[in-house]
Amino acid sequence: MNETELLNVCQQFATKSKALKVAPLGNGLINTTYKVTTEGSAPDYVLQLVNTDIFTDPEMLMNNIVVVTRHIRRKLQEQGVGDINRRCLQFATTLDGKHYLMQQGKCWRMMEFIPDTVSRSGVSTESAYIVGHTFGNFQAMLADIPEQLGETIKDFHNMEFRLQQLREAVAENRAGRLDEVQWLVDELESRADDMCRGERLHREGKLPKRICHCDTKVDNILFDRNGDVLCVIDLDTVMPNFVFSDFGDFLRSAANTGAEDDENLDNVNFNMDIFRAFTRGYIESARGMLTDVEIDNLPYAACLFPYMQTVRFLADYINGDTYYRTKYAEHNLVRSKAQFKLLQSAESHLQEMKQYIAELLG
Ligand code: GN1
Ligand code: MG
Repeated sequence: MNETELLNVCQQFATKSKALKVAPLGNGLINTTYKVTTEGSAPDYVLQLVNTDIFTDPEMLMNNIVVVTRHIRRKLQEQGVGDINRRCLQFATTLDGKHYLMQQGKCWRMMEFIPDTVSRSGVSTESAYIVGHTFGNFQAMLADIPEQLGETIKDFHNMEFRLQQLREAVAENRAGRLDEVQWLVDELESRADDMCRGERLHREGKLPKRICHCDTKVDNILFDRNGDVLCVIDLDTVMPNFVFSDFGDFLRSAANTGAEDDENLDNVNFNMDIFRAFTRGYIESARGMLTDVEIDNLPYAACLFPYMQTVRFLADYINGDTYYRTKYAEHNLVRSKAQFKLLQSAESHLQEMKQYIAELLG
């Protein structure tokens, strides 16, 4: 879409000032995001085209997000936190009062742009502790949302379901790519039972679902200049899940010494200093709400997310790249290999992780 058409979309929203300019923003793999510059000193905005092939129920999606941001805003007010507009997303409404616009089959939304933030591809050991603390708080804040939230993507972090998708991809071999990746499929299958532990514990009634963000990669966090977390963005996947989701997915990006799609696997390792700092902060602030089963399985969560992401990227590669935005033909394969390397590295530190958590608990 050209800029005039995008500006036209902006005009359907009740923004605080007139939209002047629209330009691409960020590097999400699912939705398409733009920065909207407005006239004068009023806030700028973020405009997003929601990928409705993936988020098929915009009504539920936006309802979840509105409920969650309202809840967080109220908690921050109660806690006397300042600068709330920089710590919680604020969505614009359309001229007829809705939180999204459907136009020619496309779903749009707008939120206020938070200025002077830093987005990072990683965190330092110092900030990992603070980030852990903030995440623990974030989950604790969400723990008492009275409303029932919907599952915006059904079975999103359900490991059994993700494996079933991989198995279907393998059985169909639609893009004819199976031969070159069979070795990786075998590696993943050999870990499948262990990695479905969360679902088993849940069925046995030993593991609760809570409201989680479910996409806590570092990219989805806005930091201030000191490295403190200001705000968690990308709330589309906020839904009931195991606490492992947010803990594990954060470490998947933050503790990776390389990139998510690093071509050089020597760059990719699981950084235990980041693990320790983050886990210390997280346990300090979330301990009151976490059960023993949840705490005991945090090291499992640190492995689960590189594993799940390998399964997802690989299934998409085998299917011929129908889900994730890719930049080149082998991109999903490169991503799969990098996530698998991260998994192997995390596995090699499992004992150390368990020991560290035991020490923390004293
Ligand atoms: C996607 O939209 P984005 O880039 O923040 C994906 C996550 C993956 C992530 C991998 C809805 O997140 O689950 O972990 O890519 N989101 C969805 O980078 O599938
Ligand atoms: Mg994102």
